[in-house]
Order: sequence, then structure tokens, then C-alpha cells
Amino acid sequence: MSGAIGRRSLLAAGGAAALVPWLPAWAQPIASGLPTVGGADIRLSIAHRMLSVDGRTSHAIGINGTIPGPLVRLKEGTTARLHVTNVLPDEDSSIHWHGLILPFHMDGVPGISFPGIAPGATFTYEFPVRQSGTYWYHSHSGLQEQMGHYGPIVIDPADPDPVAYDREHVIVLSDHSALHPHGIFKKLKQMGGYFNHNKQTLAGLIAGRDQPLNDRVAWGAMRMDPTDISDVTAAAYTYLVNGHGPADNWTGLFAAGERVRLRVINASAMTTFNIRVPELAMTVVQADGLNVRPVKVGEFQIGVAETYDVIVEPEDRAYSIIAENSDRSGMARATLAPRPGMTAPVPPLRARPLATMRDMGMGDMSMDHGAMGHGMTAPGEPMRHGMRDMKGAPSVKDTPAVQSISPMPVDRTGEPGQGLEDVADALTYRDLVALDRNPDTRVPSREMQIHLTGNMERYMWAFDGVKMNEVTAPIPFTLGERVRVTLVNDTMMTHPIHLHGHFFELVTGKGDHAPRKHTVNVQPGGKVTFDLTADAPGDWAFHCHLLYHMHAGMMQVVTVRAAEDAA
Ligand SMILES: [Cu+2]
Repeated sequence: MSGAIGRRSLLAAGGAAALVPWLPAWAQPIASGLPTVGGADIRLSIAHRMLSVDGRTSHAIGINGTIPGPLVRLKEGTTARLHVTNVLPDEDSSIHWHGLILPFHMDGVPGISFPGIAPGATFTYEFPVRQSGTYWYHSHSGLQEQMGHYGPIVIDPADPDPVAYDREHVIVLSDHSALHPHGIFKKLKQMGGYFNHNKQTLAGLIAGRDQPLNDRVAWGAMRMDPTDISDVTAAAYTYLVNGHGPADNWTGLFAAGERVRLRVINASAMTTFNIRVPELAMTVVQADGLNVRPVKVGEFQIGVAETYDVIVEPEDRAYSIIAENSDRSGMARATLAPRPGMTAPVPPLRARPLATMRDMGMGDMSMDHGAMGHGMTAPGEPMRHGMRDMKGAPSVKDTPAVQSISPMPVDRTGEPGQGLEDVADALTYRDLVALDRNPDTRVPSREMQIHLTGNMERYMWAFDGVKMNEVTAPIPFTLGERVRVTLVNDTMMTHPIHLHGHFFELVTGKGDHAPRKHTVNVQPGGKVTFDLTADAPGDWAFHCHLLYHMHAGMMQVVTVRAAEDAA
């Protein structure tokens, strides 16, 4: 329980090296590998524990006593058998295996795939391991994920790995708060911008920073805030690498000359990260667990629940790994070093970004965030009406969960994401090309559009204006059919949209080598199109992976049935 607290006082007393044998692996800020479980029968136990971050202790939920939970290491071609015990005294729990292709009743979503795991009960998950790569697992019960209930999965391939590397480090990113998640949600419900301490100020206006006055008036008339990039910011969060805060400085070791594989997992509840290792190029080799053609970048955005594997070839010196929240309100920080105790400079947070007219779904009508002041000088009613024209989206139900409809959403898969507008060598989805040919290259026989809708003021989030608790029927797919799905973002937020039990192919012009993903970030005012083969019978969760958006209703159920079963 108190290992991490003990570590700090002990560190003060002696040298880190002398202590290493006495501490569990997770308590060591120097990587000697995450605690790992594998083999024919894996046992995981979910329980309360205390977590110490940068010297401050708070209440959390861990798995097998650690946060993140242990690395689950599987092998493609075997059968996974995982016995999960819920030691929480008074609430159900669950584990969802994010990105894994498995029978739907092993998917771990209470109310959709199974009843959940009652206090004191053990549920055994058993499924064939049909893939390889970097994935993760987390609770799908309540808001437990925010409290530390998540961990990494690495599946070693049956065939030789096409990615050559000498050493690997798993980098689990997360957002930790000393506030209870229900408290965070309550504050968001009371005031959507509660955690935004980055609002524009009168001082900024006078000093000529930020937006000019007429832009501010126009945005205000629309009841929107261009500094509103993320709902929960560094005001509430400390950003973690493998459970360690920036001051804890988790350190991954390497030997000069090695090719080091970083398996980066965004296990946070609400945070879109921009990742860079200053002065070190990264070669992206895998996205969402599936190999892609190597692409060299200086920085990349990782949405909540996405994974990226990158190769770095560091020299004999230390480097900082920087994971900056896309709103630039805070960062996670870790170190790569050839020897323990080394550090590299940590760059300051960069200037915070402002949302643009493109983020409002004004598409190519906008030149830049100053455009409205010139092109549409009349703030107020006409504009406001234009931002909520339901005729532009006939499939969307007119409910309070719809604050705006993007009048001109555009494909933004060629843009790197918020907080990276001024970074030249950042990854975009259009840079991704699958290493292997897509398993299904049929032309879709049907198309559908789903709108991502929200109301920041009332903190309501939904698909097509209908919250999960108001949905009357699942979204039906016929087993084996191929469908083209377009997600249209009518909100000012980036939403990481996740479909359980399937991979889908992003339509970005890569033909039969389209990148395949389980989670896709849809930029504000943007749209993303993917092709889906509905090849997994059963009921599957489909939701925004921002935890509080899902909790507020941005979730539905997809059902895949054989043609003869369909009503
Ligand atoms: Cu969302």
C-alpha cells in the first residue's frame, strides 16, 4: 500500500541503486520492466489502493496492487484465460480488452456483453488470441477507469515481428486527479468550462494577445469559447507515465546504438496528448496494434484509447519524453537515458492554442481564426441560427443535446490535431499506410452517417442528438456486410470514437492498404470516413472514449446479426 511513499523517504536516505531489490517493480521510477503477467492462466484482482504521485497520495483503484495494472503479455495463436476477481467491497467491476478481436460475451462491457463482476466474484475470460501488437485493458464500469483501473497488453506475434528492435518500453499515459471522478463529473454538469483556467482575459485583449474584440463578441454570441479545447485540464489533472508524475520522472534505460521500441498507450480518461522526444526523431511503425509502413515524425497526437508504436535510435545521452495535453495546460514527462539518474531539459509548455473557425465546422469558409471578424461581421442571431441549422443534418434529432450543427464539416484527416497546428513534422492520419493488405477490399454496399453532437453548457453528449439512456434500438448491421460510415463532428471538441470488436479501414486514399483502427479521433468541425466489415456477431459498444462524454450519453450499441436472424 505505502510502497511508493516509502520509496520517497528511503530515496532521501540512501541511493536508488541500493534500494532496487527491495521494491516491487512498479514502485521503481527506473524501468526494469513493468510487472508482467502471462502464461496459460492469468489472475487479475481489482482493489482499492492509495497512489502516490509526485509525493502526494490519493485514493485509487489498482489491479494486482499496481497502477497501471500489470502488463498482460499474450502470444498470438494461443488461448487467453484471465480470471478477474473484483475485490472492491461495494461496486461491480469489469475488464474490457481494448482492441482485441474476441467473442462478444468476452468483451467485458456490463449490460451489453455480460452482467459485470459483482463484489467478491471472479469472472473468467477465455478467448483465442487472433492478433498481435500493443493494446490495453480497462474498466467499463462507472468511472473506475479514471481511478487507475487500466493496464497495458502486448501480444507477441506468431510469426517473426516485421519491426526490428533491440529493446522495448511500454509507455502508459494517463490523467490522474485527487478529485473523485463523480465530483469532476458533477462540476462539469454544473458548468462545462469549470476546469478551463485558460480563458481569454481582458488583459490579453488590451495586450493584443488572443482574439480581437469583434471575434470575441461573435464567439460569445454563439455561446462558445475558443479556449475550450479539453473539458478537464491540468487544473484537475496530473499527467502520468506508467503511474509516475512529471517530478517522479519515470526513466526508461537503453544502451547507445540500440533501436528502442516505445509502445505508447493513451489510457487517460479525458486527455488528448501530443508526444515528442525533443531532438530525437520517431519512426511510427504501428497504430492501434496493427503494423504500418514506417513513417518518421517529430511529434504525434494520440487520442484517448489509441496506441502508437514508435522506434527511436537515441545517442549516448538523456532525452525527455514529453506528452503535452493538446490544450497545452500541462504535460506528462519521462526520461530515456543510457544510465539511471540522468535527465534532459524539459521544455516549457507551449502557448495555448485557440479553436478556429474550422473547429466550429465552418470548413473552408474560414481562412483562420480571424476570419469571422472580417467575413461575417454581424455577430448574433444570423450566425447563431446558422450554427444550429437542423436542415443540414436531417438524421440528427432536435434535442437539447445539440448545441450546434457544423454547417460545413471537412475531412481533417490530413491535419495533425489541436495543439499541433504550428508543428511541421507532426503525424496525420493520412501518413498511415497499412503494412499488410486489408483483409476485405470489397466496395461498401451501404453508407451511413453518424453525427457527434453535444451541448457544452449543459454537458450533454450524444450521437445524432440522442443520449444513450434515450436510445430505443441498437444500430443494426448484417453479418458480413461492408458499410461506409462517416462520422461528422458537430462539436468544438475532438472525440476519440471507438467501436468494440472490430477494426475499420480509414478512407484516406490508401486503397487496399488503408490504415486499420479500433479508435479514431474526429477533429472538431471535421469528419472521418471509414469502411467497416461487420464480421463479429453480437452486441458491441460504440462510444466516445472520453470517459465523461461516454458517461453523459455519447454511446450506443451496435448489433451484428446474420441475415436470417435479422428482423
Ligand atoms: Cu466525446
